[in-house]
Formats: sequence, C-alpha cells, structure tokens
Amino acid sequence: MGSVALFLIACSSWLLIPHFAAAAPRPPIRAVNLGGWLVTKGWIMPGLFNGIRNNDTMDGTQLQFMSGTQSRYLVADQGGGATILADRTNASSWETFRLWRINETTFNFRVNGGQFWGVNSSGALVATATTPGPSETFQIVRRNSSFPTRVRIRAPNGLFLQVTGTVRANKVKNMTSITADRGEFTDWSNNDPSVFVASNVGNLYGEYQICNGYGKANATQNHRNTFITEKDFDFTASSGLNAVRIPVGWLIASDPNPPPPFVGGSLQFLDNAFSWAQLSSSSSPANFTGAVLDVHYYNLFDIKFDTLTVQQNIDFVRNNRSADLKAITNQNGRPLTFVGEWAGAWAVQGANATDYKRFARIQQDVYGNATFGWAYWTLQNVNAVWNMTYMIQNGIITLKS
Ligand SMILES: *[C@@H]1O[C@H](CO)[C@@H](O)[C@H](O)[C@H]1NC(C)=O
Ligand SMILES: *[C@@H]1O[C@H](CO)[C@@H](O)[C@H](O)[C@H]1NC(C)=O
Ligand SMILES: *[C@@H]1O[C@H](CO)[C@@H](O)[C@H](O)[C@H]1NC(C)=O
Ligand SMILES: *[C@@H]1O[C@H](CO)[C@@H](O)[C@H](O)[C@H]1NC(C)=O
Ligand SMILES: *[C@@H]1O[C@H](CO)[C@@H](O)[C@H](O)[C@H]1NC(C)=O
Ligand SMILES: *[C@@H]1O[C@H](CO)[C@@H](O)[C@H](O)[C@H]1NC(C)=O
Ligand SMILES: *[C@@H]1O[C@H](CO)[C@@H](O)[C@H](O)[C@H]1NC(C)=O
Ligand SMILES: *[C@@H]1O[C@H](CO)[C@@H](O)[C@H](O)[C@H]1NC(C)=O
Ligand SMILES: *[C@@H]1O[C@H](CO)[C@@H](O)[C@H](O)[C@H]1NC(C)=O
Ligand SMILES: *[C@@H]1O[C@H](CO)[C@@H](O)[C@H](O)[C@H]1NC(C)=O
Ligand SMILES: *[C@@H]1O[C@H](CO)[C@@H](O)[C@H](O)[C@H]1NC(C)=O
Ligand SMILES: CC(=O)N[C@H]1CO[C@H](CO)[C@@H](O)[C@@H]1O
Repeated sequence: MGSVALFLIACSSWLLIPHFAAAAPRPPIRAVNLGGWLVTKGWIMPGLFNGIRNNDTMDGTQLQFMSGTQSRYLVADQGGGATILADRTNASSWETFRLWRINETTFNFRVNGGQFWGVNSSGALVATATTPGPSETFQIVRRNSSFPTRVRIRAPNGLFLQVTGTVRANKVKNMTSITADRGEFTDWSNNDPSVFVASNVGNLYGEYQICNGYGKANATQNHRNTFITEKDFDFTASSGLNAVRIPVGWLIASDPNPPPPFVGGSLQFLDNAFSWAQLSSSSSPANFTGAVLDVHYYNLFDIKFDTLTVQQNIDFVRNNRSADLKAITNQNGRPLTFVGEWAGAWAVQGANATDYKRFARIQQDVYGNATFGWAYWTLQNVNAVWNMTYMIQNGIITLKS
C-alpha cells in the first residue's frame, strides 16, 4: 500500500490509521472498527471469559438472593442506609445487589442506594458504609458445580450470614434480619437459614472484567496478540478499505501503568498497528486538526426498529438517516461528519442474503455522503453480521465496483 499516514482525532477515544499512499489523510474515509481489540467486549468474543473461574460473577454482576427458609428475597431496607432484611416476596431494585469483585470468591455487595453490605457491632447485616473496606468484604461459597446458585455467604468475621426470625403468614413485611453468626456446618437444605438461592439478573463483560478476572499477570496480552494481526491489515487494505478506526479507551493515556485492574501495554499494540499499516516509525504522523462530528447509526437499540420490515429498514436509512446526516452537515462542510459506527445488523428475523446485501448497500450509499467518511463495526466478531471480514468474504458487503 505504500506509505500511510496516521492521524489522531483530538479528545476522542479512538485512532484512525489510513491505508493510503498520500502523506496527508484525505476523506472520504472508508474504514472498519477494530472493536474488541484494545478495549475488549464480551459479546464480540465471549470465549475470552472462558478461562476465568466463576465467570458468572464478574465485577458489576447483579444478584438477588432468596432465603431458603423464608422463600423471601433479601432487601436493602429503604434502598440503602439501613438494615438488610429477608422478607420480600418480589425482587426489584432494592432486592438487587451489585458485586464489586475482589477475586473469584470475594466481593463487596453494593445496594441500590450506593452503600455496601457490612456487619454492625451487634452482628446484623446493614448497608451503611459508603466506601468498602475489609469489613465490607464477603465471600460467596457455592454448594458445588451441580448447584452453583445455592450459596452461603461468609461474613468478614469468618461466620456465615443467616436469617433470624421468620416471616409471619400474611405479612408482606416482617423484621427478619440477617446476622453473621452461623458456623461452618450445613446440609445445604432449605431448612438451613444460611442457605440462599442466588439469581443473576445482570452481567457486565468488558475490559475491566477481563483484567479484574484474569489478574494483571495474565490478562490481555494473548488476546491483543491474536485477535488482530498483520493479516487483518492486509485484508482490509486489499478489500478496498482505506483506514482502520481503533477504539482505545481513556486509559491508554496512562500506559504502561494504568490504574488497577487495567493492564498496560496497549500502546505497544498501537505501534504494531502503525507498522502493519506500513507507517514507519520515522515518518512524521500528520495531525488531523479540526472537529469531526462522530455519529453512530444502528437500526437497533430502540423499540421503533423492532417491528420494521426489510423494506422499512431500507427506507428508514434512505429517508430518515440521510435527512439526519444532511441536518448535521453544514453547507461549508464543517464540522466534518463521520459515521464512526454502523453495521449490517438489524431486528429483522429470517432475512436472506439479498436482504442483507441491500441493507448494507443503502447504508454505504447514504453514509458515503458523510463528509469525513464511515467506519463499520467491527472487523472481527463471533457474530457474523457484526464481522466485516465475514461480510466481505461472503459477498454481502462489496466495496469495490
Ligand atoms: C465461563 O467459562 C466457561 C468455561 O470455563 C464457559 O463455558 C462459559 O461460557 C463462560 N461463561 C461466560 C459468560 O463467559
Ligand atoms: C445493628 O443493626 C440492627 C438491624 O438494623 C439493629 O437492630 C441494631 O440496633 C444495630 N446495632 C447497632 C449497634 O447499631
Ligand atoms: C409480586 O409479583 C406478582 C406477580 O408479578 C404480583 O401479582 C404481586 O402483586 C407482587 N407482589 C408484591 C408484594 O409486589
Ligand atoms: C481472595 O481475596 C481474599 C481477601 O483478600 C483472600 O483471603 C483469598 O485468599 C483470595 N482468594 C483467591 C482465590 O485468590
Ligand atoms: C453436588 O452435591 C450433591 C449433593 O451432595 C451431589 O449429589 C452432587 O454429585 C454434587 N455435584 C458435584 C459436581 O460435586
Ligand atoms: C495465563 O497464564 C498461563 C500461564 O502462563 C497460561 O497457560 C494461560 O494460557 C494464560 N491464560 C490466558 C487467558 O492468557
Ligand atoms: C502533532 O501535534 C503534536 C502535539 O500537538 C506536535 O508536537 C507535533 O509536532 C504535531 N505533528 C505534526 C506532524 O504536525
Ligand atoms: C422517518 O421520517 C418520517 C418523516 O419525518 C416519519 O414520519 C417517520 O416516523 C420516521 N420513521 C421512523 C421509524 O422514525
Ligand atoms: C429474499 O427475501 C425477500 C423478502 O425479504 C424476497 O423478496 C426475495 O425474493 C428473497 N430472495 C431470495 C434470493 O431468496
Ligand atoms: C447525498 O447528498 C446529495 C446532496 O445532498 C444528495 O443529492 C444525495 O441524494 C445524497 N445521497 C444519498 C444516498 O443520500
Ligand atoms: C470473522 O469472520 C471470519 C470469516 O468468516 C472468520 O474467519 C473469523 O474467525 C471471524 N472472527 C471471529 C472473531 O470469530
Ligand atoms: C413487624 C412484624 O410483623 N414482626 C413479626 C415478624 O415475625 C416474628 C416471628 O413470627 C414476630 O414475632 C414479629 O412480631
């Protein structure tokens, strides 16, 4: 591809590396996002989490706990700042606890109001601390791998939480407090007030979770080495794309020592990217100066798309999206407009290859009017429609014609 230029969009969290011979970058950009590479995302590459023990309780997981003896949910009374009870028939936000993961078995539990579980001096479970420390640190002990959601919770004092008192018949609310005073023995039955059934009602799978889950020694190097390689750069260039957009995340600024649990070293991979794009390290990168308006267009993530047919999706792009793009593109062409993310994905079920081709075509035509250009989301992805390599290799997206 000859020499290429690198330029940096000031104040935003991605880099664009063009694949063309001129020294200075020139719109229109026809790019693909290297999403999921330096900033990992679970849905792009779920297999990344396979090596993490207890990967169903990553940092940020939301759990609800049903007491075996009471058949009631644990609740942060008032949503937080008070005691924890075990008397709710239904679970919603006050009954949902968000994990801060210290390691595979050890967590802080954050309640809806932002406070953390702790044990007060009478031995009762409360949610009053606003920052977690050792006395807000609990362990989840699972029965075994056949019953992974049957759990006991070991308090900071080494004893297990148990429900004290019982819910009276016909009473929705009852003073069933939780105390940290149950010993090691359990038969794991519903007669043991220290046994709870945990349900997972929300997960997070991203860069933080990967780094926190694997630990610094061993977190992301392998993925960074293998997910995107020189071959991908050869492929994008030979397919007719003229740039790659690389989401980098704010923490690259503190490389090589980002705050824990993040793992440094992503700058080294950017260096690799520059050399794969045949940008020699001695060549002077051109700075792109001037604002670029970066918009993301997906026919998803809004209920209005749920019921659209193939043709309605296409018409929406042709009419509504082009009007939207026109509205943000001033007559003088400043700021430059960039459809920094789009994809062939939609809510249509059972579409055939022709439908996908038409949808990709209309988007390229409309987004081709963006004055700076566009970038597809993403180059590599386990989901075929989000995987531009797949879309190009299977003729659904065509760039050269
Ligand atoms: C967790 O890891 C196991 C294998 O160890 C895998 O089967 C499972 O899909 C992973 N779960 C997630 C959510 O990544
Ligand atoms: C601990 O919390 C329980 C339950 O809210 C409460 O009854 C008890 O008075 C508290 N103890 C202290 C010392 O605050
Ligand atoms: C719990 O949910 C059920 C079904 O969703 C509902 O019928 C019931 O009224 C709810 N109970 C309370 C106490 O909110
Ligand atoms: C998790 O952290 C706790 C508290 O620091 C520690 O006692 C425990 O050994 C750790 N467990 C693992 C598996 O690293
Ligand atoms: C889990 O415990 C139950 C009851 O003790 C037992 O039947 C089952 O085999 C155990 N499963 C594993 C994987 O250990
Ligand atoms: C973690 O490190 C061990 C030993 O170096 C290695 O075998 C393993 O593949 C690494 N795991 C990941 C996910 O990189
Ligand atoms: C790009 O910007 C940086 C910082 O603003 C400056 O030091 C550098 O000389 C610029 N490079 C070029 C090629 O203009
Ligand atoms: C597209 O724009 C037309 C005309 O402004 C409007 O009536 C229609 O509701 C829009 N379609 C969607 C799906 O928002
Ligand atoms: C694909 O589906 C469309 C309807 O969405 C239909 O009109 C067209 O004939 C189908 N094409 C092929 C090749 O099956
Ligand atoms: C691109 O913009 C031009 C000028 O506004 C307009 O005539 C044309 O229809 C647009 N093309 C598409 C596909 O939206
Ligand atoms: C993307 O698609 C290509 C072509 O089908 C495939 O080789 C590659 O493994 C896919 N990427 C991922 C991350 O699954
Ligand atoms: C507030 C309330 O209803 N408390 C009751 C909870 O259940 C215990 C045991 O049945 C009763 O003694 C409490 O009066």
